[in-house]
Amino acid sequence: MKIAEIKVFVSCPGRNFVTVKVLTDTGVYGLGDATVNGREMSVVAYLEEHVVPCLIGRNAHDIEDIWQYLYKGAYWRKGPITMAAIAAIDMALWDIKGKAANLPVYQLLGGKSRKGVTLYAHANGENIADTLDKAEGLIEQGFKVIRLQSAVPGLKVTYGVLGDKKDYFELQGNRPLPPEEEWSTQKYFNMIVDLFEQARERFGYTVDFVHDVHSRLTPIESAKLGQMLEKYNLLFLEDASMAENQDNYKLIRQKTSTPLAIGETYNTIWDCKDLIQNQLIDYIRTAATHAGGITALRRIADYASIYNVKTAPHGAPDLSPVCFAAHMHLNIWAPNFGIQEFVGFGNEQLQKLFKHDYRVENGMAYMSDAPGLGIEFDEDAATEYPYKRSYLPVSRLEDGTLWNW
Ligand code: EZ4
Ligand code: CO
Repeated sequence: MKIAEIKVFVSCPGRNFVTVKVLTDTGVYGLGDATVNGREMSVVAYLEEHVVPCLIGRNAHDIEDIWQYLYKGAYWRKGPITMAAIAAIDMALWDIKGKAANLPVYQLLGGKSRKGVTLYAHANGENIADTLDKAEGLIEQGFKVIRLQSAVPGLKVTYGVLGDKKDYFELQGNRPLPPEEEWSTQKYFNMIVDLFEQARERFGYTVDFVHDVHSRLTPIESAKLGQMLEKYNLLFLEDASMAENQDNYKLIRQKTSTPLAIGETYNTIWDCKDLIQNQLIDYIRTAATHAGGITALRRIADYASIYNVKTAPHGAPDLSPVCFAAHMHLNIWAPNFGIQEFVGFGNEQLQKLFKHDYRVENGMAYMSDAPGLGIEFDEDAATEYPYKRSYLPVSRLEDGTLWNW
C-alpha cells in the first residue's frame, strides 16, 4: 500500500486549522492535524517543501520507520514545527492502518482499558460568582471535573476569560497582530483562594476541580499557590510554572501536595523525561499534534505509567477534531489514562468540516467502532473558509516587562 499523494489544507472555520490528508494507491486515505496556533503556515511549508516529496511511494504501513525517518533523518530534531509535521503524517498513517485492518485505532494499540473517557469542562467567568454559575451549569450537564478560571480584578484581561467574546472556540482566533495582556501575581493571589473557597462552599467535595495557571508564576510562587490551595483538594494545578528547566518542579514538588500537570507545549518525550522519571508531576498533558503523533504519545504514556504519572491530553480549541480523535483512541487504550480536557465540538462551521460520531454523556465521551480514527474531513467545505493570519496574545508585567502568556 503505497503513499500516492499528500494534501495539506489550511482553513479557518472560526479559527485556523492545518489538516493533512495522506492518500494511498489503494484508495484508502488518512487524516492528520498539524495546527500550531499562530504559526500555521510554517508547518504547511515544512510539510509541502520538506516532507511530502520524501514520502511519495513509501509503504503507508511503515509507521514507525516513517516516524524515525522524519525525526532522525532531518538531523534537526524536535521543535514545534517539525514535530507537528511528523504528528500529522503519523496520525494519518494510523488512520490508514486502521481502515486497512477494518479496526478502530485503539484496537491496534491494544484494545479498550475502559468504557468511556472522563472529561473536564471549562468554567470561565468575569468574576467568581459568574465562574461558579457556569460551573453549576456544567455540573447539571453531568460533568464531574471542572476547570475554574476567573477574571483577576485590576487586570484588563485574564487568561481563559471570555470578555466580550461569547464563544471560547474563537478566543484565540482572527487577530491580525498579537494583542497584549498584563500580569500581576499579587492581584491574582488576592483572587484565587476565594475562587476555590467559594467553589467548595457552594458545591462541597462532590466534584473535582482543576485550574490552569498558564505558567504565570515563578517556581516559588507556584509552591506557595499549591500550599494555599491544598485544602480545596484540586485534581491538579495545570502549568504552574515553566519547566524548560525541569528542576523547577523539584522546588514546587518539595513544598506542596497539590497534584501537578504540565505538557501542552511539549514536542517530545525529552521535554518531560526528568519530570516523569523523578515523579515531579502527576499528569502529563502532551498533545498528539504537538508532540509527534500517536506513535510518540503512546511511548510517553508507557514511560509515564512506570512512574505513576497519568495522561491528561491537551484539549483546547486550537487542536482540531482530528487531534481529538487521536486522543480518544489513546485515552480509551492507555492503562494510565487520567482525564481529557474538553471544550465542546466547536462552532457549526467546524462541525461541517469535520464529521465524527462521539457521544458525550454525564461528563464522559464515548466513541464508535468506526475503522481508523473515525473522522471525516470535507475538503470542499474547507475552501469556503480561507486562512486568516492570527496570533495568540503576549503578556507583560505591570512595569512593561515581557512575561509568560
Ligand atoms: O493557551 O491552546 O489548557 N489549555 C490552554 C490553551 C492554550 C492554547 C494555546 O494555543 O492552556 O488555552
Ligand atoms: Co493549559
